[in-house]
Amino acid sequence: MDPELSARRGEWLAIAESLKPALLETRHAPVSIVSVERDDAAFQGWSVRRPDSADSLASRVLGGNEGVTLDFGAYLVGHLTLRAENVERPPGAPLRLRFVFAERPAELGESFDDYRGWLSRAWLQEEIHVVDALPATVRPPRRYAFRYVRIEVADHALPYKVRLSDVECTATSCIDTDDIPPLSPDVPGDLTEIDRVGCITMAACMQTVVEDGTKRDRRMWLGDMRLCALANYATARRFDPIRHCLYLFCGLTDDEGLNSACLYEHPHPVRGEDEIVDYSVQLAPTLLEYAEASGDFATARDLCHVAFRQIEIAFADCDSRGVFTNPKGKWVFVDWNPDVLHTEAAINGMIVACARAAARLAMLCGEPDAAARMTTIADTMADGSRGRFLDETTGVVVSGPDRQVSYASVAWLTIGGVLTAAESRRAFLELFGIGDAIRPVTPSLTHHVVQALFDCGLKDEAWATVRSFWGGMVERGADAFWEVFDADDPMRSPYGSPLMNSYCHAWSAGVVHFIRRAYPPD
Ligand code: RAM
Repeated sequence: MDPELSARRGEWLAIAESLKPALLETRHAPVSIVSVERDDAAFQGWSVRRPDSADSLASRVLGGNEGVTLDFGAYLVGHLTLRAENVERPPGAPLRLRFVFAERPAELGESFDDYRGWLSRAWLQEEIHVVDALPATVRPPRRYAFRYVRIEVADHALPYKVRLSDVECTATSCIDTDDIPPLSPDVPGDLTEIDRVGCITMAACMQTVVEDGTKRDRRMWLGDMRLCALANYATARRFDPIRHCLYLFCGLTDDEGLNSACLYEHPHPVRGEDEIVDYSVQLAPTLLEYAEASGDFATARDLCHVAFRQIEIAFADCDSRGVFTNPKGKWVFVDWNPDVLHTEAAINGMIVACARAAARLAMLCGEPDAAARMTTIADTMADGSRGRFLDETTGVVVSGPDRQVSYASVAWLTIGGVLTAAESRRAFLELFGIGDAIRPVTPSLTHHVVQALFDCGLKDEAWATVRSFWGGMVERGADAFWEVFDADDPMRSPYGSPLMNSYCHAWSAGVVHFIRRAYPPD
């Protein structure tokens, strides 16, 4: 890598550290005592009943193996505290409490012991907490992401009874939701509701970095950060937390100058082990969008060469026609559908789109040579991609030896400007008629489908997608927007169990940007 860039990594990490946002705290009490019941008609087979208000908690006493489930009525990310006291007898033994924190009712209904997915069980939010002396204030040490909490006396032989009271969550975010301007009254009711849930998602994910998911992975992935940042620019407009994230990513590039797809914040920032082509090249639009929204071109100038480098690294893996064929077998993500989706057309369109963003970034940063290099890459790859993926006779976009048809391919070739607007419209309309076209499963890819539909002038179809996808989550009771959503398969999970899915995921917040951009307040 350019020795100068390499030398600057330490400096960038120091700048990042100075920009680390303070967390605002808000305090929340539960609103009701609930029971979670099997219900085949409910999403994921579990529904919630509310037999009592939370005030009745103080009049309940719990014996061994008894418990209570509380509903906070809203999605929260934070720490729980409560008061526990012995009643009837002195506390002749420590108090062993088990907590289960749940984003969705299914996490309370299903047993975590049956979990057989392929990510660590430690992500499932449960904790055994033993209290030596009563009465006491109990504070489970970990931060949790939840709407519901179940508290059980995990002890069949408790020699006394317990009363729980003063249950409270101290929630955190670096966003003050009071800074979010009200929506224009012109926004239709269903979009207002989508915007509301999207803003909750954005604020919850914006902690000291933009976390991809507040339950899991609690780390920063570039693609997730980018879409959450768009929601922030359209609402609270808190730019320094995003600047903090940009400096972290650039400060953690490797010796080749490659950006890491994700990074860990604690105990000190380190790059994650995954390198994803998508998230490397998307540094360019992420930086461009930040600079255009904030007007902070000093940061863009400071970091833009890292973004250009990502495009050059990807271009080095293109064949003689300018097509990225992934000769090194790198991780190409596009969507959480790895065994089905053929990603070649999509990743080429994405690299072209990112190279065009890099060219614009270069111009705005006063770097005409870099702008010319980025434009040459974009044009060369766009030519290669047209030839390879567009069937000019039928107007259909295809990818791979089986000529797979997918939303991913059309969306990214559209955003990259590989197709003309008319060709994109035709490709989308053809796609809508192909029953087995591969549909998106993540809000991330769906976001880009919506973007592409707007880009090529299919506005009604863009809003219909927003309504069916994000509106579909709202209809199923989403308190925040999810990591994956398949209207036909509520149990869909990339990890072998929907318990492991994240139900507050940064990349799903970007929908707010479409709503706010289309309906600016007066
Ligand atoms: C998962 C998360 C994250 C995503 C990566 C690719 O760990 O869903 O949001 O960006 O995969």
